[in-house]
Amino acid sequence: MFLAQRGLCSLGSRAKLLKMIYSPKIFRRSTSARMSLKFKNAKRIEGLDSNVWIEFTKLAADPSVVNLGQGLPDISPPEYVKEELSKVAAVDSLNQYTRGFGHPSLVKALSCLYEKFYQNQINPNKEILVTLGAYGSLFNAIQGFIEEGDEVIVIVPFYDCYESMVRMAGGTPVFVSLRSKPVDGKKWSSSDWKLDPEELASKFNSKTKAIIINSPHNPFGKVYTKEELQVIADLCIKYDTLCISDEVYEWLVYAGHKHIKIATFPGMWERTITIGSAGKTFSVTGWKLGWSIGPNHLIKHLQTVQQTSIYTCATPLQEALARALWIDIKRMDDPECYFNSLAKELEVKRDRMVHLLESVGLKPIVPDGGYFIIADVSLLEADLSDMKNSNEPYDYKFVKWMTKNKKLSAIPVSAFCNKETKLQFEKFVRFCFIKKDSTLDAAEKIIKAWSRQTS
Ligand code: IK2
Repeated sequence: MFLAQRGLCSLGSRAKLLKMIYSPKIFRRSTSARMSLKFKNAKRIEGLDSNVWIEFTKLAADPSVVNLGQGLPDISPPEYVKEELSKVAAVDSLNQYTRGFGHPSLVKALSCLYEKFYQNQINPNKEILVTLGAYGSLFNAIQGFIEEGDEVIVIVPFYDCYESMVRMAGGTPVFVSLRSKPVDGKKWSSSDWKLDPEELASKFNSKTKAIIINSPHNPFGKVYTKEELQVIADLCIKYDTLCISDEVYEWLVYAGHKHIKIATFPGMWERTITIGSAGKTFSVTGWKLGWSIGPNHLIKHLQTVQQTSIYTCATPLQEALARALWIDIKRMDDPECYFNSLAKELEVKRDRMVHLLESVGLKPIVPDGGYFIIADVSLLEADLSDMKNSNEPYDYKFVKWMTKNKKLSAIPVSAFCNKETKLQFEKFVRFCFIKKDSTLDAAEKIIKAWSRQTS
């Protein structure tokens, strides 16, 4: 091969060489090597091999499909965010490794931003950790604290990686469901979905190490109220429990609702890790930068996981993010500030999706935050007879059928459920609406034509 690359053998002998390298004999040998018992997976990843994002993103990759599946914008990120990145790339030193726990200018910007919400000052070096997306923060927090025998309370539906990360760390997820009373003629709102305080309390015991909460919520768009968070905070304090608060959609809250940080409740700062995401803040999901904020006695354990796993995040992205944050930190009360303007822009898209789904006879759950809307789609006709042998939940079959036959993709809501609750949510499908008007126009055309065929 080396000789071939260097042009030191003739074309004929190069072909022979390649044939030899890729000969079935050699491939057979490597296949049997792969089957060695030594190469069996580690027990900690047993049963975690399927993943909704891998499966459904592949299906939606066909360019003829209108993609309302995975939560990524097709609208442009703000111009200044992109400009800062291109300016940063031109500075030599910013193309090299930076501080492992967070680029200095970024942790400084984050501490200034969040100081406005907490009573205390946030130490940029000790109380903030920059991570590989919010995923990185969740991973560091769960690996840093959860061990064999620990119970972790997870609220159903939940962002799918919570369950797998807890299991991978050897912990036991303990599930509790959001429930809604029938709303009859009224609009169905994400705020109709609530935890039953008694049921929640029954899940706490001396083995409870942590609870993972997510507000604004994916997939429902629920924004927890002060009273709801107080119930959780009281239980955390009573049972001396860690609170992992996933707040990646913190800025995406619609009129009449307010995002509240549980870490600001009395007695909660010292037991809460609050997680944010640049991807969701600036519509740059591909940047994969996130952060954890909390007291040093918690953050230091996340730092240990990070220094023994990825060590550091990309310097140019961190510097560009810091510069972009400063632009918006200086105009936080201005409607132009992206933290305010994106929510306004998305509220129009949310209302459009509500109207569209209602116009074809569906009853969507109107989200108060985030950029997803879910609806029971069982009224829409779908010929799933080809899949009758599959033991997948209804929504998995439905979305696969819809993607193939209607060229519209979405995400099945049972992916956000544990085994025991999948049936409860399997008629629901999640649509992402942080999309250009032209994408929403295309989705509307498909859904309306489909409903005409159904009626
Ligand atoms: N936590 C929540 C609640 C998230 O929604 C996400 C990103 N999800 O987007 C995929 C989807 O739901 O379609 C994360 C954490 C991870 O965020 P990051 O991209 O910053 O790692």
